[in-house]
Amino acid sequence: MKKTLFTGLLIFFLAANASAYKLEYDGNGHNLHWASNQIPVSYRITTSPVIDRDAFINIVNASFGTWQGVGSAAISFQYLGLTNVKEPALDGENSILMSREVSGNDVVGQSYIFYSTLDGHILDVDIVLNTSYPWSTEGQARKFDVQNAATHEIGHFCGLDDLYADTDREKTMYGYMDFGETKKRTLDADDMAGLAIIYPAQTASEDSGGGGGGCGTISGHNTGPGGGAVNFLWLLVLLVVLGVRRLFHVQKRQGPPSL
Ligand SMILES: [Ca+2]
Ligand SMILES: [Zn+2]
Repeated sequence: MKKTLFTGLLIFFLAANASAYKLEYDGNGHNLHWASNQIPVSYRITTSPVIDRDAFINIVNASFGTWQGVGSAAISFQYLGLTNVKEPALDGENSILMSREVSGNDVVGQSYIFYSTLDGHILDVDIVLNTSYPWSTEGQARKFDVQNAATHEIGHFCGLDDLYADTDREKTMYGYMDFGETKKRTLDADDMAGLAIIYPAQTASEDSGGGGGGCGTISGHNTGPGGGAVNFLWLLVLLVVLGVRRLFHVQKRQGPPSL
């Protein structure tokens, strides 16, 4: 009896200790997110040096589709085609690529997020999967699975942060991955809950500037002669607010590989 109570309490505390999800922040209290006028968020793919071209495109598209499929969240994506971008840059293009150029130890995949510290708006995200490691498209042992890593990184692309508690191991946003692992390809309920908090699906009654993480961005299209000035202003804002870059990654798990 006592033991049952103790176990129950222990489970309760463990569960309470684990975050269901974590958001990325800009340092000024705003969670990182795409403004509504940026959605559907576009992206391009750089041909992989180690994975068949069409397979890589299909896998990246499928990985974005997994997040887009969360019915409780209002976020969608648009594939714009291939690009030649070879490294992360604030260049107005969200690029998914595979390269040796990642920073940090044991980094399997990395997301470079450029954002505004005025409001946490994401401006540009580039995802790099580390070609220093062997990759597979089919979850092969002793290789990292492309879709497993891509789905995790796209969580960062959307504004979700890593989770590191043992109780988070089954979630896509768990910050470590193993060779042969494919469980991050599909989202845990908590991954979906986090996405829905950032991009709340609007009901018919609240048509604009909704509450929560909703962000009524002015989507003024530049028409007429004023456009140039508007662009110039934006450039100034960018120069003042930017240069800010955050790195998020998924790491190779330390120690002996799990079975
Ligand atoms: Ca970019
Ligand atoms: Zn991560």
